[in-house]
Amino acid sequence: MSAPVIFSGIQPTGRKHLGNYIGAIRQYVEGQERGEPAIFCIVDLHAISVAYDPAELRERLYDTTAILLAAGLDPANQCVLFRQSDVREHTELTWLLSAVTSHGDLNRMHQFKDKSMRQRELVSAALFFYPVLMASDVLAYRATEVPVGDDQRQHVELTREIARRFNERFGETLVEPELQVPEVGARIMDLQEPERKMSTTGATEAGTVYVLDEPAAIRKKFGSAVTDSGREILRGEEKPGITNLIDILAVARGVGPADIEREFAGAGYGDFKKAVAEGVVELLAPVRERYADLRPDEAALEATLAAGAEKARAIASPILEKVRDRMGIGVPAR
Ligand code: AQP
Repeated sequence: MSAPVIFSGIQPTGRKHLGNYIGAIRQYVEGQERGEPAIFCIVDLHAISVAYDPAELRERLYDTTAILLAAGLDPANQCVLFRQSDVREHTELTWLLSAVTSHGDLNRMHQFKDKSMRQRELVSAALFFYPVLMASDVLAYRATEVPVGDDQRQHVELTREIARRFNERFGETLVEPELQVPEVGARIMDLQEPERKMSTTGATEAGTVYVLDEPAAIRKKFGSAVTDSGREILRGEEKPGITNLIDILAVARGVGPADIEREFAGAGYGDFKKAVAEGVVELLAPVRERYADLRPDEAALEATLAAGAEKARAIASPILEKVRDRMGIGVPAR
């Protein structure tokens, strides 16, 4: 079997949290060992689909780049890391693919429904078009695997549908990618409201653990995590808080959730929460320390992104040429 082509994007908005780390970033680092190539993109064009500040967007883009490098991405040797807006093929492909995207499908996207309800001023057309841009990100590289958290399931399904419809209409050109969600930790929940996913915009501050949180802040957040009135440290639908904590500790320690249940059988919730906090402190401390070294050198971050954009363009450009040709757009290919 040939090596997978891996692609995933991450927004430069807000501060990256434990859900992003466990659901996505951890998978990227693992993916760069397998992907040929493994391509990761900081999606600044997605970020402008909601209210934002231009100067802040640039800062957050550097923050996100430094977090990804600190987490272990190695663009010099093992992956392609770039800024979405540097590779204009993404926006061109978005328009071309909009011709085979159903308006009804876009209307059904959960993320659009949730986020449009939360906008206080403008609900932009960009927010509605977000899934087409995401499909273009992936399809421009003929990616075979898309590592994401569970919340992106519907968008990846739409990406597959768009590729399918394009191929049916214009001939076999694009690749239908497989969704890759982690077995454990695909949906990390808010520590205060464990029925809701941990999120940049929709969650509680006390219930959201950030990758760059100091150990004291991490301990405090886990110390006040909502559990339930029972005493058992077991997973179950009626125990969303404890289930979430079991999954988090399992990932932090690199074991299965059943191992955690066995180890903590008979322990109290207080001691268990302390153990989860320590597991997460150990998981994130090295990332925070490396970040502190990397983040100040913005020229080096820019150089990394520029080198990545060049590599990305070299892959996407011939695929775009093919798409244009199949669609009868521009000068015919010889
Ligand atoms: N709670 C989560 N558990 C597991 N994975 C998650 N992801 C997001 N939340 C969780 C995954 O992180 C990747 C990057 O997501 P993004 O680019 O959408 O970044 P974000 O906007 O910071 O993510 P949020 O928190 O989901 O923000 P909101 O909800 O405000 O839009 C994706 O692979 C995602 O699945």
